[in-house]
Amino acid sequence: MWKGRKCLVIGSGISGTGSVKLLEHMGAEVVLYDSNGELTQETLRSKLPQGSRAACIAGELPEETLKAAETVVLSPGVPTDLPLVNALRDNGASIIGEIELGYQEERGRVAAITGTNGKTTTTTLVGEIMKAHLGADKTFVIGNIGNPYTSECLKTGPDTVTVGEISSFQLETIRDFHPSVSAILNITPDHLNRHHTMEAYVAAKENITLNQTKEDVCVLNYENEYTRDFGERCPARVIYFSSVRELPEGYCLRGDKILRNTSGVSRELLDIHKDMNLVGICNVENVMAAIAIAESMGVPMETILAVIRQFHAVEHRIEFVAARGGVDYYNDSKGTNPDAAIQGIRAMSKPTILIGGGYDKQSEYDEWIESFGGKVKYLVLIGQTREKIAECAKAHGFDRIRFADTFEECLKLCTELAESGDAVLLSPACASWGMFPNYEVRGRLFKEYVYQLGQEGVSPQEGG
Ligand code: UMA
Repeated sequence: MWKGRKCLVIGSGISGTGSVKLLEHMGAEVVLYDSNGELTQETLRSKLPQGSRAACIAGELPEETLKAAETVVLSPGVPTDLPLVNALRDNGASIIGEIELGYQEERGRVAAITGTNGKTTTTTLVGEIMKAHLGADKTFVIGNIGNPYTSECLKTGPDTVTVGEISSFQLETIRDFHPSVSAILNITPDHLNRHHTMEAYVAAKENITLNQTKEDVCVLNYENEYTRDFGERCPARVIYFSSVRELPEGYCLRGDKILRNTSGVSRELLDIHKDMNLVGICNVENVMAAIAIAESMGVPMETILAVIRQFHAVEHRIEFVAARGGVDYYNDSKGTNPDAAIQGIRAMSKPTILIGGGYDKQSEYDEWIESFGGKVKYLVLIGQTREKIAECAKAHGFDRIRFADTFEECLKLCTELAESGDAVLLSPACASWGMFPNYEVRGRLFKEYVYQLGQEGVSPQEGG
């Protein structure tokens, strides 16, 4: 199918270079293209393995390359409605995303996780559970988590499981992608600059079940209006979880205990304080979803619970960094939208100096500000959105606001403002772009700063 096929890969990040390698391996004739005119042919080539015969083009795409493309592989960051992508589509090219390309070579079973928030924690946890069950060499954790599917798919076989964190960007361009177990953890407004409308964003998320049937499972959050409603028309068998009410069927909370209720039988699975090292109700939901996914993939409950008991927070997600001068520092750099940041502030139990602001994704900040609930002592704002957030905060009666021009200035200011017994939380409610290449760099700079503050008591304290 791929031998001699003319393939155009758009985007020279990790998805694009992974796609080129896979396509060349399968015998396709590949062009790697990046619209960033500041890149050169040489920089693109340097990202490919030695011996790669792919043509590399940066800046303008020549007309003859556009006309020749039979299959176009889009990196997740490339909008599907770009004039260039429309022109390629009009020209008859088949347009797929990197996830779809990887899936074409998948030989095992797939569990796929999407949702506005909680994807990375849930995917990591399910990956750890699958590794404990099948072995690390039979488990592949791929997707938005930072590991392109195209780099792993050739290693899959009949006895392997691929666990994918799949973003809405990636779900826009699937075709045959068919997980046997899927999950939509929650849907709240995000990425509206890319998807334009909430309807389009929700539709992209629901696409995770595009090829599922009643033989498959979809795990959904009963407490999110979009995912609960989707359960009514979902093509797969639905398993719900809830952190708010006891469900007759599904995974839910009774007091501090996570339960599984099936066919009138209730089983207590774990205690959210004694058996979990993660803080916040969002993590209770992530754990419930992970149990539902892993159980549906056939993992014995004893294995699932043993992994949960020793699982710690994923980097950048309400991650305790250290205590310095009696102040607890938390890195929630993955709080890249207001809803994620609400989970961050909810997990705090001490007066908090909160760092917010960043790239403008046209989000609304009202609910985030309202969630402060008297806990936020100061809001220190950075980046493109700082004025917009400050105005919104003032409209909600919150005026303990400081601005910082650089991240360094912001961090110093937080240390000055924090007193012993407080927490400092980086949970910006905005993407990092504009000031940082990605949220990981933002989080690591925060952690480096904290570590440099000098050694003191460094034991994690639950809940900030
Ligand atoms: N580019 C173009 N034309 C465009 C847009 C981008 O040529 O119109 C080029 C850029 O110049 C750049 C390259 O594409 O050189 C970047 O491609 P990319 O943005 O798709 O980045 P990758 O390195 O391939 O990383 C992508 C995901 N990035 C995005 O979705 C923006 C990574 O998710 C993911 O980990 C990786 O694939 C592997 O699957 C990151 C992310 O921010 C973490 N995700 C968003 C989020 O979590 O909120 C969805």
